[in-house]
Amino acid sequence: MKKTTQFRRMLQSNRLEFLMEAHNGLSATIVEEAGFKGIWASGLSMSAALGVRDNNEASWTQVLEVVEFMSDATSIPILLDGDTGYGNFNNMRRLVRKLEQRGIAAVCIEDKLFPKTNSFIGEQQELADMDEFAGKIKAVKDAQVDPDFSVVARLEGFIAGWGLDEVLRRAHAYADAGADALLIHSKKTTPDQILAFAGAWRRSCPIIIVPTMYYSTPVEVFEQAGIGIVIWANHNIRIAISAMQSICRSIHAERSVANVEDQIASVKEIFRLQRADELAAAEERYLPKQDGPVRAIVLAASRGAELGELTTKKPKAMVQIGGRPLLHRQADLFRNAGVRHIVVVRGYGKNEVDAPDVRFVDNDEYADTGELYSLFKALGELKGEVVISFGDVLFRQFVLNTLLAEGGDIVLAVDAAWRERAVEDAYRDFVTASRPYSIKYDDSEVWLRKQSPTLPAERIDGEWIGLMYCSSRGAQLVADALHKLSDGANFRKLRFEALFEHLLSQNVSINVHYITGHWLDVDRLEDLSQAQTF
Ligand code: SPV
Ligand code: MG
Repeated sequence: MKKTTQFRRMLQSNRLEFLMEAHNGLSATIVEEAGFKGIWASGLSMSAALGVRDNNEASWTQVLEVVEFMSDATSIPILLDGDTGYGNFNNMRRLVRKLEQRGIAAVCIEDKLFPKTNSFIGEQQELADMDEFAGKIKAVKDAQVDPDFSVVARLEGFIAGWGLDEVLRRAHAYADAGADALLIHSKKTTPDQILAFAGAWRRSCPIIIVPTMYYSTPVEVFEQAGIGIVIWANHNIRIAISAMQSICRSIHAERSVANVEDQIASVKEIFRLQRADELAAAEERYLPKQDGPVRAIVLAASRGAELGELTTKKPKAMVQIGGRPLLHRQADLFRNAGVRHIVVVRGYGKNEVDAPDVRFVDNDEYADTGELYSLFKALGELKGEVVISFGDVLFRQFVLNTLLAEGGDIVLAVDAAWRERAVEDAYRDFVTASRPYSIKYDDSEVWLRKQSPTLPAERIDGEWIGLMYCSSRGAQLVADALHKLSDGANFRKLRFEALFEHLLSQNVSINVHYITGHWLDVDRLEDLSQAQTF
């Protein structure tokens, strides 16, 4: 139902209805959640929340902006406290058009002068000329587009020290001008004035009251007097003030928030009130599916027994190279390439494996499992773009950067200058490719044909350096292959060789990205001394 119609129904209801004050989008949301059927956008509260006085210091467009937030945040009607209408009939007409555009259900204007003064400040406030004010009401009625938009005429006669006769005289004039309801205000601590008016008022134009000062009167009294709506006019801003004063004092005195934490709304509660879940659902619907940032999975579970004493306590990934653990240097390389999400599979000496802002996955069966088993442990990370790296390799930054730029679903960094590395063959992941490396310009793609440590020299085109890139699709293919292989009895011992073989048997293309040197792995003590100068 339209908000204007909802408010009309409240005016026409036979029951006593209530409006609760709100002064911004958040408090308006809270009012609605509490079960109120309508909101009083209080001038006093909105100005207080803005840090200014209730003397029209906030301009009417600033007020408009506040109620727009309130209206957007809620589905119940808002009655705006429009003060004296921010000018004459002409300003009033324009205000009504703007309020309708923003979904405000009704406006209340009071028969005083601009700039207004709050009803509870001072005595004998000057009233507006009755006919001028009646003209303002007529102007609203003529300007509104939605027939259900309502104007409430607020009578300040009692506040200004006038008696019942004057208030009644004006009430008739305003009702004749088209007011949809009358707000009779009083600052007495008893409801006498209000009840006297209600007793004397015979017309159907409903009465609204604001029992801020005669708050102790039971609402049944208002019900019996035939009052239409009660406005709780400022209680949200007042509790907000008390709560903020108390918590500020406490935090300032204690120099800590520890004692207050349990007494205040959680950050999660803020998100709930802001409807963060709606945005998350909308993102699902409207944003293109993204794989998220590129991840790195570093396989660092093995000890590296060949390094002897250096790895009695920690794995080789934590051996110092140039004063820093190998793993830290690798993490730097990843970060420099924009790969910030780093997952390390650790096993041997796992409590010694540490690096800032890195997450860990454990392969506690490292002693009798192989590389693929470690990767399988990190299966949950095999999504989106992924770089997979052995934990014992070091490479120049450009090696990683160019690998990431290469393109292809699965790409291996392969060293074509493998002959220049004087290492025992048992340690090497040799590769046969669709064509050898050439120093001539050749941008045709190169495919992996086979990867094995036991290729005959004439079939070796290079050495895989233990670094590979997977696109989202590639990561999915690798994950699927791991699932398949994990069914096999020998899965625990498998090396990458088996993964590549399986992928090739499924006609998955694996690209080769040639490099020439500029990397090393740390398998033996000799490698380590070389690494120190890398
Ligand atoms: C307001 O809430 O701003 C009002 C009611 O106008 S009163 O403060 O009682 O005047
Ligand atoms: Mg006000």
